[in-house]
Amino acid sequence: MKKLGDNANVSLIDATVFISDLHLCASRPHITTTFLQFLKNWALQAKALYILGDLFEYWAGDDDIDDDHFQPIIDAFNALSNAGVSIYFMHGNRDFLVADAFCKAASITLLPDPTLIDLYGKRTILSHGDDLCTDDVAYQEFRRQVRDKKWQSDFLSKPLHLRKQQIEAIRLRSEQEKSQKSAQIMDVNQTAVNALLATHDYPELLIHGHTHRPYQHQIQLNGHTITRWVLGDWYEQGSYLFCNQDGCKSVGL
Ligand code: LP5
Ligand code: MN
Repeated sequence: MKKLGDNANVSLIDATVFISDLHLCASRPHITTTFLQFLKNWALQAKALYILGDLFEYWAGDDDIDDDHFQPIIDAFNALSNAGVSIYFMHGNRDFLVADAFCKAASITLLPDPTLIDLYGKRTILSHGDDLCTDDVAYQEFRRQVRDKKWQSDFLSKPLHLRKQQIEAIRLRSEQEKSQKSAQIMDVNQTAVNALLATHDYPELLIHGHTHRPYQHQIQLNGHTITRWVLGDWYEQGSYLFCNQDGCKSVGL
């Protein structure tokens, strides 16, 4: 296996790896350790790594970049990038405030949600997935508010410690409200999925996270067969979707 730093004579396997919903935070150091090992070992074998949102438990703004917890993660991303692996990141509902300073420091490329890519000849839509949970009306209202650029610039103008306090309050409220919502409300809405697929002229694959319900769904839609891959979260165990020219498979760590 290729080792970080000695990439000169080793060619990367033509594979692409997808992850999401790691929810990295200082209070769960074992997940960060698993992730750093994943970057040093499995991700290093790929040509590209896509992180489809919720890399962090929350992101209060790029001025939090100096927090001790983030430095080993940033270092590991840079080592991976230096080894020739392209790293892409898409915002999740918890880390949508990740901005250019973090991306630059970590050598990652920020992608819009959704993004269409060519995955070994298969047209593939990538998304975090929260936008597809349209039955969760309270969440969608909250989402509209916090994704507003003016709201974000007001929020980011507050001192970091105040932002963190507000985020803690929202997290508490979110956990309370989630306990009252049905599993169905917090899943993707099939009409929203179908609309996304139709808008992108029926790609062969849709890959997303957010719902924490890893599965491979087959969708028949207007004469098209589409595979919807749902990525797993990393709360109990790390996992990733490994894709190459032979197809995709879900792998547990
Ligand atoms: O993340 P997950 O899967 O546990 O839950 C989500 C939805 N919850 C959220 C909130 C985040 O988990 C925690 C906050 C992240 C911090 C972001 C940083 C910047 C924002 C700063 C805000 C001050 O996304 C949850 C969904 C669930 O997914 C499944 O899809 O149900 O949604 C909620 O629970 C939201 C509640 O239903 C509504 C919350 C209303 C809060 C109103 C406060 C308004 C004030 C806004 C700004 C101060
Ligand atoms: Mn999410």
